[in-house]
Amino acid sequence: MRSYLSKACYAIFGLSMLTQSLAAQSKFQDIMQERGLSEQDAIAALKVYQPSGKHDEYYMFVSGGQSGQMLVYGVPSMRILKYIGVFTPEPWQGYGFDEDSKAILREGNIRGREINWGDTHHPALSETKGVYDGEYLFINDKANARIAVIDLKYFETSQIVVNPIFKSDHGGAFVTPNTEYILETCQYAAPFTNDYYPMEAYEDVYRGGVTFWKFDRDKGKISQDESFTLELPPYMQDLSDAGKGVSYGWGFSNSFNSELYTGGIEKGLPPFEAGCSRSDTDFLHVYNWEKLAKLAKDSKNVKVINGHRVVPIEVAVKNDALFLIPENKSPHGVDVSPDGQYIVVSGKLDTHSSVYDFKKILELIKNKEYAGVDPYGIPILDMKKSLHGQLELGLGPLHSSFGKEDGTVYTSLYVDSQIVKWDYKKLKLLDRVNIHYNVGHLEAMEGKSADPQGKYLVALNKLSIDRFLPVGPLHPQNNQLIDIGEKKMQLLYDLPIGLGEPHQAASIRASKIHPAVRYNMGTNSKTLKPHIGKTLAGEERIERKGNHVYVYATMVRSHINPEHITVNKGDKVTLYLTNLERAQDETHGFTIDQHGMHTSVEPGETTQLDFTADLEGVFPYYCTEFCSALHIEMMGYLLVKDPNKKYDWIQKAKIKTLSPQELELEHKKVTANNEATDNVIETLFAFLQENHYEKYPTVKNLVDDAKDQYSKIVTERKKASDAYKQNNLENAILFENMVWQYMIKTADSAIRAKDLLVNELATPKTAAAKRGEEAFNEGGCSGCHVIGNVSSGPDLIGVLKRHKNAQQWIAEYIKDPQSKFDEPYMKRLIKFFNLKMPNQNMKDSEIKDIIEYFKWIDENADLF
Ligand code: RUQ
Ligand code: CUA
Repeated sequence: MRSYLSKACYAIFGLSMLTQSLAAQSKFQDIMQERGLSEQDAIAALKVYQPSGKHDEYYMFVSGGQSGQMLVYGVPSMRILKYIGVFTPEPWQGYGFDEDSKAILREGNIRGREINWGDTHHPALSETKGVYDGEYLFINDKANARIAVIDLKYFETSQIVVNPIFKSDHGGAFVTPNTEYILETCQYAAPFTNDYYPMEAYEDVYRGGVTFWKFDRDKGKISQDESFTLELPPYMQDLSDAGKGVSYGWGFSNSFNSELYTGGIEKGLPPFEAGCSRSDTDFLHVYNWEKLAKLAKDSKNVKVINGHRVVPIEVAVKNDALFLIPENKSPHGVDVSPDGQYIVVSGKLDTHSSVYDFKKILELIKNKEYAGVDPYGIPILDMKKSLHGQLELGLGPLHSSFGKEDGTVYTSLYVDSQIVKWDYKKLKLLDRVNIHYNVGHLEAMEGKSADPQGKYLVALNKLSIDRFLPVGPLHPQNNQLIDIGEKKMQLLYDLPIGLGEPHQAASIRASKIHPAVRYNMGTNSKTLKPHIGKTLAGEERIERKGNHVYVYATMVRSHINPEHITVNKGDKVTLYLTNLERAQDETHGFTIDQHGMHTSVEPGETTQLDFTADLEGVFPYYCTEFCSALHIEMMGYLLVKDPNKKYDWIQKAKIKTLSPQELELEHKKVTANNEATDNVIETLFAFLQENHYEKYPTVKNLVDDAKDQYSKIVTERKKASDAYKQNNLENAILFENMVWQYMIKTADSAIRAKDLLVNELATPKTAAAKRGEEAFNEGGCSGCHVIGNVSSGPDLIGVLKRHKNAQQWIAEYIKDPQSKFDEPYMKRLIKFFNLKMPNQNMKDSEIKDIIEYFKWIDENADLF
């Protein structure tokens, strides 16, 4: 056991730090023993753990299934970063609650009906030359046949389009290599029009299809007018993928009901599940979208249904743009290899995966070598002649994701609950790993792009059963992280997801994503144009037009302006809220009691809330984000009065006020306090100035914010002195308090800026000094000693020069303070501070490190 444990310790600490690591080693062993961790566990932990403040290497965008949202987490730490509201309202972000985001959600209305639910399945990242470019994300809604666009500069949904002719979709979203089109394949066949047809009309009228949504990169939007659909037989198309490289210009969709079965269990007929899996094979659909796009431009080639262009089957066939190839029955995944030559298809009811060779397919098409024609007149290519080969993988193969080394692919086995790694070129099995349980999709890093990264793989499992603390009959989902960077796959980590149901994920190197941290002042975040309600500081106002009241409000730490809004019962109210902050992460939220509304206003953003003041009464409103020390005070009142009612309230309460002398004293106190605070701020600004803060962008941002806050003091100070001159001491005190509020906000940013700047300027700490700092803080030393200041203990800058043989003296002193208390110097110190340093039981190694830390402090003494 001993050597077994220490092997893991070496792996972790490295031999170079051998002496140092001996202590750590035994601690490490203790923790492993105490927590019952194996060596494998410990290694897995080290591969996943991200120290505080360190960023992940990859983003993972995961569909939120029935939640209608998207989920964002970091890999390898699997830390959840965000939920993005897409087809469903999301209260935190105010998505679907304020008017601007409602406008996006309402783009998803179908036939006049509000749909606030979605079933997201397959996210796709925008591509340039088949490689992820990090600009946009697309996601489908299987339940209502819709596609949404998410702008990755803001991580917000920017568009929803409704498929005008499908009644469900599953094979979306998949993009072509330059994001020319987003593919959306119909799932449950239905009539394209909105008319009634009996089930007996299935073969004649019910149809499947694939819609090609044209993406306008400059506008960042789908152009609905330029989009079109290819009509397909009602074979129940499933997943799709776009060709790339040699197969560029082509698309592939599989299907699961070549039997054209229509169910009817209630009539004593076999159910869908039996009828749809009767034949041994279904059809892989192969189509040329480049050719179809050209055809669709000519009105002779299209039928227009519900205002949308449809290329009929006959037209596609006549122009050699549509073919079928048999595939193993009930397939679920179709994945085109990074070079575009191979197409991997797995049939969940077959133990094999099939690899089609696009070059062979193209030969057959060129030579018009068909094995037959389906009932709709579509040429069928011979399966054997199209195949590169097949490989037996196990039970229930579903989806595939490609690895970094040429020919490697990872496939999920739903029934066996495994991931298999295999070579689709050499048709060889390489490795397999068990997962928990029943994996659906899987995602190796950038595994569906032309440039797969390998390294990690995430299994998106359908069941979690016993993996987590039980939370009732509805279990969390389980996403599992697997290390695929070594020869043998290793399961590293379980991420329970309490949000249903992640189907598919798309991952991308973090370095490719460049999100904004604020909006230009007064931006409508949904149109990215200036908001009609944009309000700058000083422009706050309430305007009435008939019975419509417009409130132009601003929010900034820590007040909402205006703080009183009085309207008549029955008035319509439009509230524009502009967040005046420029500082990163200074979001304000807004809600009004009993009005069922919420908005999140990010720095620079303007949002709009509309409501009718139909309830009489007094309704507090407040900022919902904990934005500053005075966040709770960030509030106001909506007062709704009935214009037809008489209110006969008169002031009765008499609250005792301060005497003039008391007021004078109070005024002196606040001004003195302000002066002292101002001095602190001056020192901070001087330090920042002297050390050229403007050279460091993050520091500069904070200093700009601090100066911004500071600039507001002038007006408040003037108000205070005016009030004082008019002998209105109450108001003078209140305005002096306002001055102090701005000073505190200034200091808050300036102190953060100083800390950052010190970090930039200081010489780097050695590993020992770093450990020393930690020991210093954790050992409680920092409770009494503040570097750069005399606190409840002496300042420690220069402590190494204060004693003869200082290093040894300090080591002895920390080890046993008592032993030095009788030295004359110490006697004086004890008297001065009225305190004796306690024995903190520091270890020798910690004491050594602390001395290294002191050396670092002395080196950088001028920074404190
Ligand atoms: S799903 S588990 Cu793609 Cu909708 Cu396959
Ligand atoms: Cu603004 Cu809390």
